[in-house]
Amino acid sequence: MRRRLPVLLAAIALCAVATGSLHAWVAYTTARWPGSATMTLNRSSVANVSASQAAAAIQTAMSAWNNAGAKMTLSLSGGDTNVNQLANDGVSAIFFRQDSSGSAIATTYTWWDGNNRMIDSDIVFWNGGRVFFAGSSGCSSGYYIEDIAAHELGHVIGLDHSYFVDANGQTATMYPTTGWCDQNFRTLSSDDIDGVRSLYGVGSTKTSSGGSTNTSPDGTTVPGAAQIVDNLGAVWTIAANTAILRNGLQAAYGWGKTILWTSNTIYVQGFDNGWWQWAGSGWVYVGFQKPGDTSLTTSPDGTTVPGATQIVDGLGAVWTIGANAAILRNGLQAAYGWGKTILWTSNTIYVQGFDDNWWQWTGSGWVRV
Ligand SMILES: [Ca+2]
Ligand SMILES: [Zn+2]
Repeated sequence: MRRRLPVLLAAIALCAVATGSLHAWVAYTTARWPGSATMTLNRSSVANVSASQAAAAIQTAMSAWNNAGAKMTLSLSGGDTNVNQLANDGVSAIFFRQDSSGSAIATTYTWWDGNNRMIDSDIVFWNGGRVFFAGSSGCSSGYYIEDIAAHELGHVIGLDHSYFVDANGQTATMYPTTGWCDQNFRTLSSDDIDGVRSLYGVGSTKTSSGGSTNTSPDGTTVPGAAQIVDNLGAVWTIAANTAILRNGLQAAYGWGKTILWTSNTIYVQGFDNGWWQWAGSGWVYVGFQKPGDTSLTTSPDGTTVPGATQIVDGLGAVWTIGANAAILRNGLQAAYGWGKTILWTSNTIYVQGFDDNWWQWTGSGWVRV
């Protein structure tokens, strides 16, 4: 998508209204996705906001298309990718690049096979000399990820540019140009909705058990709620034997005591209190800090207990000494550790035993130093 001079934008807009063009959407290919497409964000490429903020903005843009009443569902994987190339490589990647491409704000590339099936689509946000924002406020001389993503996702679906402008002067999401901080694209116009419905048919691919309109509120936990419905309509519960169930089936050997839904991602807390993120087909360990909780900050180098009442290590684990001198990591004794002092230095936890020897935490046990 390209940004052009506002005066040109206005001229095109007037033209579209004057001709009464009701069917402005255009497909750039006869190829289609088989009803759904899953994309993955390169989280480390996100520069101007947090990766989770960018993911949430993209997710919301996907929901706009998913709620258009067409048999086509876009989803964002809860996982991560290091893909930063535009390539037909089996990963539909979304990434930010510290580079520019003429006046383009972002560009979408799509590949399809000989059977007219789309198989890969990549979106690059041109971040060089440009600032992207999340949410719906605070933008200045930049662009909201949600709006740009909504436009690019229309390209992913198969739509080309549209010069449609509605009766209120609002341009279609697939309009080729936009302005700084504009929030028009995030709301689909009737033309965009007509387009996706025409390409994929009217209906819904959402499951009867859920769908994006039934998605659980951010921050929902099980227990607390009986179940969580994620943005794909999958229903998450905990079985009596503590298996983590996705639509009634154990999800990739998952076990745990808590399921948390936040930032459009499923997390499970295991029995050691560590958190795991659902990555679409498996689990990725994310540490001891509750996802979304930024209240814990890593302790300064050299912190000791006693002295301080607790140490927060680089993984967000909280270290304390129990009343019986047990060394506690998130409230549980760490590998039979006992001692009188805990020291946090050089990104390492050390414990001094009662014989004054020091022991280093290895992640699963203790080594004498
Ligand atoms: Ca790709
Ligand atoms: Zn475009």
